[in-house]
Amino acid sequence: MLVQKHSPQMNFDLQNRRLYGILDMGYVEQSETIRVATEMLEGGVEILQLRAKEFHPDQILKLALPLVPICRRFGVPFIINDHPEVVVESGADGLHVGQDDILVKVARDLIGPDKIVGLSTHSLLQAESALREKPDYIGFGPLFSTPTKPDYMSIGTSRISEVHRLVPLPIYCIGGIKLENLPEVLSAGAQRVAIVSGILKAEKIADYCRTCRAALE
Ligand code: TZP
Ligand code: MG
Repeated sequence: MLVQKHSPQMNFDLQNRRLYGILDMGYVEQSETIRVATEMLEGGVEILQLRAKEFHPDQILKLALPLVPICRRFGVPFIINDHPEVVVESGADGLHVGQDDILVKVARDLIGPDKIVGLSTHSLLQAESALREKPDYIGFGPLFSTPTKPDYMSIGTSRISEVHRLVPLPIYCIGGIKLENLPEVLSAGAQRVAIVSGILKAEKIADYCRTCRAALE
C-alpha cells in the first residue's frame, strides 16, 4: 500500500451532495485552474473532480496541490480522475475510476480505506454490477451524447428511475446535462448530477452553478 502523506481525512456524506462539478482540463487553460475551481465552489458545487485526460501525472499533481486546501475551505470533497498516486501525493479526498481502470477494491488498497472511490457506469447492467464493487458513488451516463466523452452510446433518460430503484448508492447522472435540460433530467427521476462543459463554458461560472443548485434543491 502507498503511504498516505496528508491528513486529517474529512468524512463526507454524499447522499445530500447533488451537484458534482468536473474541472476538465480539456476546457480550461492551466493558468485558469484555480480561478475556475474557486468560481465553481463559490457557486455551490458540492463535489469537485479534477479530470485531465491528456496530462502526465506529475502535471496533474501540480494542478491538484493548490486545489486541496481550497476545496477544504469550502468543505467540498476533491476527487482525482484516474490517478491513485496523485490522490495519495496531493492529499485529495478520493479517486474516480472508469470501467476499464483499476478495480474499486484495488483503488481502496492504494489510496486508503477512508477515501472516496467513485465508479463510472454506462448502462443499467453496469450500474447493478457496480453494487458488488462497493464504490461510494457511481456516475451514470452519458445520458445525452457529449463531446466531453465521445464514442459512448447515450443512455437517454428512460432508465433513470429504474437505476435509482435498483442501485442503492449515490448516483450522479452525467453526460450532456445543462441548465436547459436539467428539469427534464430531474423529472425523469435524477437526484444528483455531474456537469462538465455546461459549467466550464458558462460565461459566469458561479452564477451557472448557483442556478443548477437551485434547480436541484
Ligand atoms: N462520463 C460520462 S459522460 C461524461 C463523463 C466524464 C462527460 C460529461 O461531460 P459533459 O460536458 O457534462 O457532457
Ligand atoms: Mg478513467
